[in-house]
Amino acid sequence: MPAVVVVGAQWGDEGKGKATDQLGSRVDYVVKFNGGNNAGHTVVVGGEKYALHLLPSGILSPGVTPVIGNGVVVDIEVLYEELDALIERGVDVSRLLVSGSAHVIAPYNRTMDKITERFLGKRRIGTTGRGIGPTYADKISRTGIRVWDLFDEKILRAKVEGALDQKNHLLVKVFNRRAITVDETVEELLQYTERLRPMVADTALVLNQALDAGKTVLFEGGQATMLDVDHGTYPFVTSSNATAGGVCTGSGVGPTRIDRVVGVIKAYTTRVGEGPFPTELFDESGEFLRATGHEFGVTTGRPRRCGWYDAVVARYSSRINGLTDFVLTKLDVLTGLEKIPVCVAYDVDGVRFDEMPTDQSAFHHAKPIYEELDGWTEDITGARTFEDLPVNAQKYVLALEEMSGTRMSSIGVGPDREATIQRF
Ligand code: 2SA
Ligand code: GDP
Ligand code: MG
Repeated sequence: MPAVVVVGAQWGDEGKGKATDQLGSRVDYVVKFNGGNNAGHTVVVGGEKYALHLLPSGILSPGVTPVIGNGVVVDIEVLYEELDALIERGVDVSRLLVSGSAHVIAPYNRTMDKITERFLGKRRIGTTGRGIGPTYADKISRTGIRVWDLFDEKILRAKVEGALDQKNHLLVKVFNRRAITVDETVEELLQYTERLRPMVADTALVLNQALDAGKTVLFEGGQATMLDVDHGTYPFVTSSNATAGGVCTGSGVGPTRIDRVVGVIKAYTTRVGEGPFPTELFDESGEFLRATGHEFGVTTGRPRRCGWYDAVVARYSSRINGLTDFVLTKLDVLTGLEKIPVCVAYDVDGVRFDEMPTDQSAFHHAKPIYEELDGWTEDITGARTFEDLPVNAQKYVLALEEMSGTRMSSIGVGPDREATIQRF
């Protein structure tokens, strides 16, 4: 399996960190290709909990080279904070490579993210406030700062000037804020360069050469399919391509080199931030899922919205990403429920939709059509084979598999690395 992709199949927080970490012990490189420190991955190793944001989860596996690809947006201060926290806990981070073509989250991008959200009021996206959207906007507008630019003060200054020209106009004239100076921005960015220099590489070349040499590379997606800027619930999305297609543009590795695409999917659904969510629960079942599944944002601490499994979303994800298999997570959270509803289709103003309506006006009106499956009461956290699961839990997994369009190769029954059933 030389090149493996791991992506989120729902609205994020499916447990990609754990899935990557598990596969990570068998790979040589783990690559982040989209997003930035908006991501939050929790990985539990031997009872020790690690929360990773900008760093790929593979950083916890000895011998793995973690790579921040060109498609990522990098907040360098956060990068150092995360590295230092891991160094303090004895993790070897010396192999980390950062693409010189990755874009840098400049301080003004964080400011713009927070101000625009406040300005949008009721129409806000519910961003993480980390400057992700404004940094990708600069990239597309060709006013962004790339990692390479930090090593040439003259170029950096010229680029910051170009970016601030427009932003200061907005800040002062529209948002009634003080202008940000070029000097303060350049000074802040320049203080990071020396430590960064040895990490910077042409990561596309490194990865292609690694694949040529028969090494195994794992691509770890941030956010998820339904938050993808093209295929998600636009405009309530993040600003990058979180789907498998983003791997190629975000790393410089072509599609013909990819062998396996794994979609991580929870046995129920969660979402943070604003936007449509057909199976969302507003009753005690939602509270049960939030409390039992510890559904709070890893980056912002926000409570996650919770709902039942949505097989329409699963089928859509399977299709958009060309999934080879699903990793089903958090089955243990459903233990104790008598009946478990699963959404099989939508009713949109009286019309049945078996597949995702990509017209967002229709999706906003989608009402779930449920099928009820039988629950189980036995503790499943110790199950290590499919047969260890109670019959109703087995039936639940097989029903989801049937509805979701792709086989389920493993099942998570707890947060720890070991709490997993490997089926294939
Ligand atoms: P942004 O900040 O511009 O990417 O926000 C845009 C939308 O994307 C959502 N988003 C996320 N959704 C789930 N998990 C994410 N990471 C953190 C976590 C979130 C947290 O792992 O828990 O701690 O709150 C993540 N990052 C971005 C976001 O909610 C907006 O809907
Ligand atoms: P990511 O953003 O997709 O990496 O997911 P997060 O780390 O934000 O959220 C997933 C949470 O579920 C983390 O706290 C994980 O430790 C936890 N987790 C992952 N798999 C399982 C599982 O199978 N069972 C339980 N109970 N927790 C899990
Ligand atoms: Mg997360």
